[in-house]
Amino acid sequence: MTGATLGVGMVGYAFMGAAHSQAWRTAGRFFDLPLQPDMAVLCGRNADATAAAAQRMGWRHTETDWKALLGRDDVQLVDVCTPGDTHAEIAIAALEAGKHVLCEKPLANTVDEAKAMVAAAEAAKAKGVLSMVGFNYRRVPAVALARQLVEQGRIGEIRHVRAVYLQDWIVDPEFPLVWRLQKDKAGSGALGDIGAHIVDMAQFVTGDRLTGVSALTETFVKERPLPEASSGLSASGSSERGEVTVDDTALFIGRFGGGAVASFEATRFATGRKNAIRLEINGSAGSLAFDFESMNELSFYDGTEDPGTAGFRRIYVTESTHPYVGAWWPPGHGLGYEHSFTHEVVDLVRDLAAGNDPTPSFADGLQVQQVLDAVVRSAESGSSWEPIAGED
Ligand code: SOE
Repeated sequence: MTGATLGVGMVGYAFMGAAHSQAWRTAGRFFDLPLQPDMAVLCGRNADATAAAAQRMGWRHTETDWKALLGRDDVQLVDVCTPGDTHAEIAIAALEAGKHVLCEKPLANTVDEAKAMVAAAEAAKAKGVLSMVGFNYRRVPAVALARQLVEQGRIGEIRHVRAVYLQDWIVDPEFPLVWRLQKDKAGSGALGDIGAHIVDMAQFVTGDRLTGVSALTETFVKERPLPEASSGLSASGSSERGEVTVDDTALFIGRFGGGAVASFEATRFATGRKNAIRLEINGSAGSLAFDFESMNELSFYDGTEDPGTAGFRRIYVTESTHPYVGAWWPPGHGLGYEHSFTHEVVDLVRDLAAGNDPTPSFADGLQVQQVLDAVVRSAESGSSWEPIAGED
């Protein structure tokens, strides 16, 4: 392809790969972009499965070795959608090969890996090669609107941050030991997989950072059937069993640099809760509340109103003036999960074309990793107070 295109090579094609494929496919069709994404190459280890996924999701070519992807002239950006144990190796090599990188969250499985990724990102930036970590929920219009309201001072000085991420997809003890339940592949359990999202969201919306935490983690089901086959979040198990090496739930309290106190809870055992990402922020002049299960809504309490008629009001975040919404449907028609990934890609492409540093950066991803690390240290020591490296 010629002209203003951005050749994309994606590694991985399961749940996140499908979500990112949808984003690359729709971004330039709904948003005016300075570069048109070209879904050039899909990479996966199994040739037949990769070819089938490429055909289904609209990728033009396939590779079975990610190193071959890095040598291709039709790829200018590598999108890393693999389990966490391969993020660092692929992302660093891609940056060194002069490819921009979008890497799924959490950035890495350890702080050391994340630091190496930041070093590679800094070196690449000096040569105009940019990177972003994929915390997609920042780009849900209601969450982006919450950020705008905080920035405008509409809730005043922030006192409380309350964040939970509740799922229930492994509540059945016979659900197999998929990679997300293996520490060597995923780094941690609910903590890194979904706790990382609420740490990023809370810090993004408040514009502030956690300085310290005290935590508790638990693994309710210690052994599970080994998986025979798995795809995304579904799997079938064999008769053999293996040890669960990650947390099923992580709870922690924390302090923000600006003085707010916070509580966080990430669990995959909240029976009946499918993807309930809830964030409530109370400030000196008002409050905001969001729940992903009603993702087109934001609740806002304006404490400056007459107390006689003040109350939480539901903002239906579907106006063309709301963040990202104008590119989609007429007011009132609403968006879904996948749009957050499209918005991520839109912002990334615009930043690449303008030579701006995309956010969240790998350095932001490292900071979240340092929060996760502090949570683990605290939980292991029996809920000690742990400062966040670099923030104390
Ligand atoms: C599984 O818990 C998962 O797919 C996460 O890995 C994603 O990041 C989250 O958005 C949805 O749930």
